[in-house]
Amino acid sequence: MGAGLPGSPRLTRSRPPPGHGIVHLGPGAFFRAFNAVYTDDAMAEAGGDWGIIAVSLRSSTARDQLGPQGGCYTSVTLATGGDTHRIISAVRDVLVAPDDPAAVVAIMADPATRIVSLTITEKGYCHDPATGRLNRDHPDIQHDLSNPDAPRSAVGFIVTALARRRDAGQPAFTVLSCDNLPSNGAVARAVVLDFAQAYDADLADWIAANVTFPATMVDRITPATTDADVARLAQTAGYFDPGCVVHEAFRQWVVEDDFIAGRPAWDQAGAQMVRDVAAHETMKLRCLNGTHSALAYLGYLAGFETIADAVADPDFAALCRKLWQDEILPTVPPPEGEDLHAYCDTLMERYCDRAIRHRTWQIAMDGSQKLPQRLLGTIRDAMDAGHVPAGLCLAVAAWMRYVGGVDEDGKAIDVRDPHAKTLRAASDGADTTEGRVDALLGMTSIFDRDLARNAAFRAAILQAYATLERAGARAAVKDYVSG
Ligand code: CS2
Repeated sequence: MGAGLPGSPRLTRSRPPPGHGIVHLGPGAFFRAFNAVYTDDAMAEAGGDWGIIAVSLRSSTARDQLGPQGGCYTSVTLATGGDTHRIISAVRDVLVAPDDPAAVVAIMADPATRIVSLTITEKGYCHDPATGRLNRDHPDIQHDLSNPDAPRSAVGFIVTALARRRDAGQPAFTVLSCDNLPSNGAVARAVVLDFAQAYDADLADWIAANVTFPATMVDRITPATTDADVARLAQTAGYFDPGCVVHEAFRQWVVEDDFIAGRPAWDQAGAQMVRDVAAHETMKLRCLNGTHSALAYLGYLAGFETIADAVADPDFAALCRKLWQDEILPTVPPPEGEDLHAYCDTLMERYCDRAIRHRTWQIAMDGSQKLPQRLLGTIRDAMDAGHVPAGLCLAVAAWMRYVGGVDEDGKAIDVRDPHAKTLRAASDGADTTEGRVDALLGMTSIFDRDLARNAAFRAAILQAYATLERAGARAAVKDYVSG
């Protein structure tokens, strides 16, 4: 992040109040625009000592941004009629795990920590997205199993801290996943138990009996903060805040109410505390994230920089509507209290908001971790119900073109994905359309074997991929929406 406007002082507070109740792993933009805002609101409404110690598992960016500001930062709600901003003060401190892993273990093992929450993105679970189980060959997991006192992964930190709690005769904490994964609580539980099992089977039993892993559905569109956002805030607010976050006004948080050691009054801040989150998760992952990824890959290939740019094109808006109507909604059981058609109308309004510059390139990141829950599960369900969803297959084929690393003008694509190299090699290693598609379908951590071997699915992907190669994304989308 660049410098502020000349003369604008840095946002700061003299000293954050002491005490905390939450350790949060992954203090990026989404956490700051979402979890911390809900917690700030909950403490304002109902009090409670739920201050947050935020922990970066990799870079020092969050500490560099928030540290000098005493943990506070600005949450900016973007709107065409003018932004509004407020200062969030729920974060008490920011730690950088690689600098001092022991300090992170110590704060997590401190009985004041009653919740460990996570926004570590899909890849942070070190799991195999096709099965939901821990990938024990993951380099960070291998490292953590042999160095439990100085872990690197979220799973390693959680298990080591829980071992300390058990050994000290202290109660455990709740582990709260806030990532866009289906059954995110169950995935967190599975990876923690798989890791603990490999480390100490008694500990795994203790965790299974003493820790809860509530599921959550999280939703707020939060594009990466740019230098222009920081400069705009400096102009309107009169201070420099490189830690600010920008987001839409909309927010929705549905949380399974299963906390072993209490929680902030998030319900008083508008969160829906429910017994079963699954239907909400499926709705959100398939309707929002599914079309987001479709628009990201097809939109990027078609030359659209943002989601709002893409849906300003009538064919891309029609693509989105047709995906919902014909292919996604028939697979989504409506959650109690939700009207699915109204939900999708609101999504379209959110996508069209030109104040939100959400880049297709940002959403296209980490596709290998996102495809199963956003597109492939929907495709599988549609096929089980007897039809091949051509639009979703087109989106998967667009992902295949995207990870090939060359755009429709022959320019390189900066593909960000933990498997970027393998994906590129799979694509480059074949010299026919069929060879490229088959090499990518053969990636079992993404495509489950049954789906990859399904002849109708393969044929649909092959046809879509060939159309993209021959005619490009705009023509392929036009073709689909007029079909
Ligand atoms: C997006 C999500 O980057 C992405 O993959 O689809 O971050 C999306 O904006 C959020 O899930 C909205 O809640």
